[in-house]
Amino acid sequence: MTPLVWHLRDRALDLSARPLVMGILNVTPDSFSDGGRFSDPALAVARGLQLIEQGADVLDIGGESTRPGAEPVPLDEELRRVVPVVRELASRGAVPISVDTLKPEVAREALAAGAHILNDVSGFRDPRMIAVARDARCGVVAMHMRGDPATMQHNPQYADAAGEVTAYLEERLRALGESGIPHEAICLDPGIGFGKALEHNLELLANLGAIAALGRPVCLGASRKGFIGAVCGRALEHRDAGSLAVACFAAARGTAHVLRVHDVPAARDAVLLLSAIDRHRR
Ligand code: HH2
Repeated sequence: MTPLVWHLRDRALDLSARPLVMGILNVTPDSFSDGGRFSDPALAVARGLQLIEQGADVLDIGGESTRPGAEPVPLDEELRRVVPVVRELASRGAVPISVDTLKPEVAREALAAGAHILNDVSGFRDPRMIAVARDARCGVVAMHMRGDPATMQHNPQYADAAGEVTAYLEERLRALGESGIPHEAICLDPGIGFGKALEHNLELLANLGAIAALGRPVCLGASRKGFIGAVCGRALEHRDAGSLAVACFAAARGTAHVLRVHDVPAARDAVLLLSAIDRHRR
């Protein structure tokens, strides 16, 4: 089997042995799950260190909520939220830092502060984001989103959700490659909950293998999202068991390689157990 490696600036992560746990750190007042808890930079740094201690392999730091209908954040404010936290956590050097942003200025400053990955929920539609990533030779997460956060949940329609999302990501992989971002730096993400109704999210999860077959790692961000609440009848604060079930489903099938989660200790235990069991497969 060819090893699945993700290149991020000065390092390379091997994703063949087990999925990585990407811990979510939202430095925002309004994120759908943890908004307001870590909006102070000192609290955010402490939370980041806690996530590393709990077993996060990567941290994903965001300063602008992308939940449906979220208010856009002015550039100055996003820089103020994100850059000092990235600088402090990157200086500890323990794990690669990903930055969840749509703004090229934030991306550039975060990379200068030591970030390793750009996570762009619009799939690098903005050529300026591509240029920033190319110049820094950083890792990228290219996600599928239908529309934009303001309107994406207004009656999304697909004839074939899994097929359309896979085709979109295949096109992004090609376009990013042609723009000078090596395939080895790219991770793909179906964008669970971004312009998708319940059945679209379920169809995507059931057919993630088609995205994995594009040959790049798949990042899966299902943690605490609305479809888990819809299937299980659970309010936001009671979705961690469902989130873990989704992560395990994809990890066990080998169709997700980076699990973007709020509950890091549970995801860490799950991936360690799955890989321990898998090593005994005949
Ligand atoms: N989901 C969210 C934000 N960023 N990035 C990737 N690659 N994949 C995802 O599924 C994804 C993402 C939304 O979740 P969260 O960060 O918890 O909330 P908010 O956007 O409200 O800050």
